[in-house]
Amino acid sequence: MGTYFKLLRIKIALAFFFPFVLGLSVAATADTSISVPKAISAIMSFFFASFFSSTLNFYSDVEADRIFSGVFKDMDLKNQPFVTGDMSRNETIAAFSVSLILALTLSLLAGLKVLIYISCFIFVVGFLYSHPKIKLKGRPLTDILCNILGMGLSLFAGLSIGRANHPSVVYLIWGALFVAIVYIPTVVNDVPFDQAAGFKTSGVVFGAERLLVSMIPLTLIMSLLAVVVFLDDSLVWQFRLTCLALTPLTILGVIVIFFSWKPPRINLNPDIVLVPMYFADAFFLAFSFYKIIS
Ligand code: DMA
Ligand code: MG
Repeated sequence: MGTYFKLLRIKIALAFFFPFVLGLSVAATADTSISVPKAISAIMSFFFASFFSSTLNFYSDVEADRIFSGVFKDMDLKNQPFVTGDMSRNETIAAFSVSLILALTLSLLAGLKVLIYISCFIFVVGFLYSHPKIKLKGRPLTDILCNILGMGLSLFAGLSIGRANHPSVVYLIWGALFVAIVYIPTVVNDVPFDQAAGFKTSGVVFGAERLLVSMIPLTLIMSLLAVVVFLDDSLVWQFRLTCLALTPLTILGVIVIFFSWKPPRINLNPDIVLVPMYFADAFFLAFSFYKIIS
């Protein structure tokens, strides 16, 4: 049981859960016909999709994770089940097939659209990002793009639980920049390990320093878009609130990251980003169920 829980990588799952539950809260506000079982089955399908994706990531990262010696990660990757040899062949087949079947079945129970977005999420965050034959996580730019797309699919999976107001294109671009800026420091800190494992991530190809500096123009564009998003009163409050709260936090975060840059690593505990995210997850989850029940 503990082994399977490790495979879920709950900290990463909860980060991808944020756009999902944000979408759910928008759907629950606009659509009064969402039932509690429908919402619960969609949420469970998301976590099985996430389980499948992170298991595939562990499965194909064994060589890199074996030599991992970084400090700030959701876990010590040397202890991941495929490195320690905790997963037998049958257990591996069971983990992949059960999680895939449950993710697809539970999402279909929540609706055809949920099934489509959850399938796309598994395809991008699971297969495209990690599959040994494709491994977009080990190529420049596609590593970042997979995360942006994955977060977007998570948002649309949440929205598709009901008939929801969709975000504007400007909001989506703002969100894409936000995801890129949050993801870049993690690629930067992985440069030594990815390089040793032969991956050509954005960090390895462009260089850690240059990738860090790219956060400055990205943050500037994101801040300009934030003004447009905030002034757009056709957007629901959830989109405007996330934009209003996350833009100044991103600016602050980028400044802190530059001060924490002690080559070759950023000396910063990612929990300062992740823990507030869990509270945001809890807030939007509670709000969604309040709307669904009332
Ligand atoms: C972690 O992948 C991402 C998912 C979707 C599980 P990664 O290999 O890029 O990062 P880590 O080195 O933490 O495994
Ligand atoms: Mg990995």
